[in-house]
Amino acid sequence: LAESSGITRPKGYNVSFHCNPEMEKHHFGMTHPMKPWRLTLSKSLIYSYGMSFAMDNYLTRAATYEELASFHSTDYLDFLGTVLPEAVPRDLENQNPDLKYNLGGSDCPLFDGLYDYCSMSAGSALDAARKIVSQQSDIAIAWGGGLHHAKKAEASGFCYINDIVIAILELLRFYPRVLYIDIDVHHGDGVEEAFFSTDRVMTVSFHKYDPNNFFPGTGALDDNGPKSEHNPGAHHAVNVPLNDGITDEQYDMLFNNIIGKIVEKFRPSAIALQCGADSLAGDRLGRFNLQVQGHGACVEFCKRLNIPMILFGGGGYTPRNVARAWTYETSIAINCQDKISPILPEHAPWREQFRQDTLFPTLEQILGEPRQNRNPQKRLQEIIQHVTEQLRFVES
Ligand code: VJV
Ligand code: CA
Ligand code: ZN
Repeated sequence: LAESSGITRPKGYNVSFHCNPEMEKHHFGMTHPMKPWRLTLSKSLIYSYGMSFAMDNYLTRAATYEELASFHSTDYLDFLGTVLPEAVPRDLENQNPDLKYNLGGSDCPLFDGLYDYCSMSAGSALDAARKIVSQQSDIAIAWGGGLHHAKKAEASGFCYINDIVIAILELLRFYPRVLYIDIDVHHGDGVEEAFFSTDRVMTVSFHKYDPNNFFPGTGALDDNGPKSEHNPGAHHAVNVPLNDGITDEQYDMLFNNIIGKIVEKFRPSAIALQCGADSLAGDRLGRFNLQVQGHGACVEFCKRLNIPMILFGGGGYTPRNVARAWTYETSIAINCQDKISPILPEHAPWREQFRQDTLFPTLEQILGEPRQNRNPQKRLQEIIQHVTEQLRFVES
């Protein structure tokens, strides 16, 4: 299969793929937008293209309690490990549930096997980090991770355990500086907050920003870390607030410019890239006009830097487009993006789920009519200007 599709191992470097199929069996609830099944669909498309022959494939174990406690408070973990789905106390109208640690509401429901689901996501991310640290992998992929909103002692925005923070903490045992980049349509608030006080991690999030109408409402251009001069984390949070409808062209211009400057100044020894696919056009929760090509261009830019890298998943609420993006990005990681057919493989399972048989649907195919672009070029230049000035305060 690998021979016939022309997909071979990349030359001179190694890619590993970390997943736990048990994760995909969990449900947040019938109509909840977060569908772990999108991982099944992504993986089946990746395998259909024969890409598994070009990577080291690992079935990962669940993270241990001690590993989760490297970031999370034990009080929170103990509650997460013992709480039962029926245990949320609610008032008579079944409204305003009395939430502990923000658990049991509609965003972060309690469901059967919740603790297992969380520890599996963290287990994949941690295995990916360990392959990078041991230098057995140059790029490690954990599409089941990327749950960037979870806090030390609080669930938030479909995220219960912050697998990214746990993985970065592992990288920091070996690497002096880690660059975190987040292209999910939502602000990567949990990761930003976790590394607020250190100059060893720089966090960069690109996101839709509207403090009153879009979750989580944080991540303004001038939120750049602690304001105190004496705090080493000052200036180490970069935020790129965007409006509805941004296009591939604009996003790539911003991404290459901003990440290029940051890498030059901060000189990261490893990169953690959260590839949330809800920044794609046609996402159920997202607002951007990105196509699979533009989303993938971010991965390609980072890959060309030749810095060890973990690719995380994250958001993504239109499963067919999530699968397209993460398949294309896996092909970029193994450097076969120019070899794979843009027509979905004939034998791909659930092929009818994709609606069109292409890996790269046009905006018209995705949306009917594209969402209006509310990102004037002038505003994008202001953002670049702000980040450029911010970086003057970062010591190299
Ligand atoms: O906007 C919010 C919070 C509310 C309270 C809860 N209601 C349901 C929605 C408004 C203020 N939450 C966001 C959370 C987005 C999380 C994104 C996660 C990631 O992609 O960044 C990383 C994995 C939100 N937006 C949309 C929804 N919640 C939403 C939740 C539902 C739903 C429909 C929309 C939960 C259950 C059901 N439908 C059945
Ligand atoms: Ca983001
Ligand atoms: Zn998101």
